[in-house]
Amino acid sequence: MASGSSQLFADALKRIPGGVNSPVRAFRGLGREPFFIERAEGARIWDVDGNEYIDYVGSWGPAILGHAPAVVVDAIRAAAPRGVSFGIPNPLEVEMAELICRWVPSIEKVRMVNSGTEATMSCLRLARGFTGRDKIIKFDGCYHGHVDALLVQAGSGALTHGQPDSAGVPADFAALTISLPFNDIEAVRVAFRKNAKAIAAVILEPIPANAGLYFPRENFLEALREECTRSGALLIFDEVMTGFRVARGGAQELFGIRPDLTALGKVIGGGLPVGAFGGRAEIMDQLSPDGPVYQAGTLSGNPLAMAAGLAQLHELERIDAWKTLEATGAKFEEAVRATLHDLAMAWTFHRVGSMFCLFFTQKPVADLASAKRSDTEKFARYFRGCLERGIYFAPSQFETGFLSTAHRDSDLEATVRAMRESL
Ligand code: HOZ
Repeated sequence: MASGSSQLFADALKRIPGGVNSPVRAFRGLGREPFFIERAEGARIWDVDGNEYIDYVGSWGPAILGHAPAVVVDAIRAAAPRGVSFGIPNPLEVEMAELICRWVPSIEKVRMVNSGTEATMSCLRLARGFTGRDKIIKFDGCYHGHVDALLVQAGSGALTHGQPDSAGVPADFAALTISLPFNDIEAVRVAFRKNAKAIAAVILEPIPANAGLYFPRENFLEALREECTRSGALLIFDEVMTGFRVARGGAQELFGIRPDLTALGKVIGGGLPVGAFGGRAEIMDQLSPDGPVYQAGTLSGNPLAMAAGLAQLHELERIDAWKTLEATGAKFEEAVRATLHDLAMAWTFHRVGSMFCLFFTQKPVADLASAKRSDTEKFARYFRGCLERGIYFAPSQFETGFLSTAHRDSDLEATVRAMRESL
């Protein structure tokens, strides 16, 4: 029987491709193997060798209240004895749908799915069915899960592992995807001109967080909204990461933009496997059984996932978590900037609310090309140095850090100390 991360990884390599169930966990290019987690609580995780870490990955986003928050664990405990899966409607799905539509006003109707990938995949099919068009515009470095049409110039693990255009995606599919530099509205206008009446949708992370973290330039999102409206294409916001995190109503609330469709995931499930997609009722009504666009799922609206997600969302509202997260984020940013200020090295620090990223370049980062200027060898040394000091940041330059309401001032102080010692 395996024990210890190193033995577990050796065993995993024999039976699991790359030893991991998702490539971002593989720690490739970082000069060490992944560790295996035994338990997690609040802002901390413990590996099977007894090492303790302050965690800034938070399960890649869902753990906004920290790990295993009592409200979520209690909700799962209360729901489980009543049945763990029904495959038939349950009341919690209706409560979840009503809450989402209340918090995200662009969503008039919503379907629950099981992951962010399913959510974006369903958005694309629906956009194509609704518009009767086939082409999609996405942006270089944005990652929308492992959907065929969206693994073109993709970020996250696809970028980290050098496979932004995945093998196995038929060239005919990829040809329907136009990938453009983020923040380049002129490129978008040219693409619309060249493909008049062929573009079904523009999909983007309104705050890209899968090639590091960077921001839309002023008026970029507004201009996208205008171009889509003018041409009859749908604007799809992938808010799998930003939804319920950067504001109660996500990035669209922050920027005051109303997309036609929105993909959600992560926070919405309280750590259980959940996604959702929703938008204008006339578009959503194209879904089967009302309309001709097919989409389905045995586990969609699963009672445990709904219970966990609702408990997490209600708790976020009860404690006005977004205020706390902004305050924690601001404190962290101030401490990081003060620490890095004295060091003779190139850096750029980005933050929005509880999401952050440190790039090892002095030049502004506003798209994939500029994000790739970051010195990834320096990142690897910094990552390892922090890990040795009990701080777990995402194991790639091309990911984003997450704070939670469980991170305390003492955690932030220990983190910034470790950062300084590792640089
Ligand atoms: N979507 C996550 C952030 N880039 C990564 C999760 C994964 O691919 O395993």
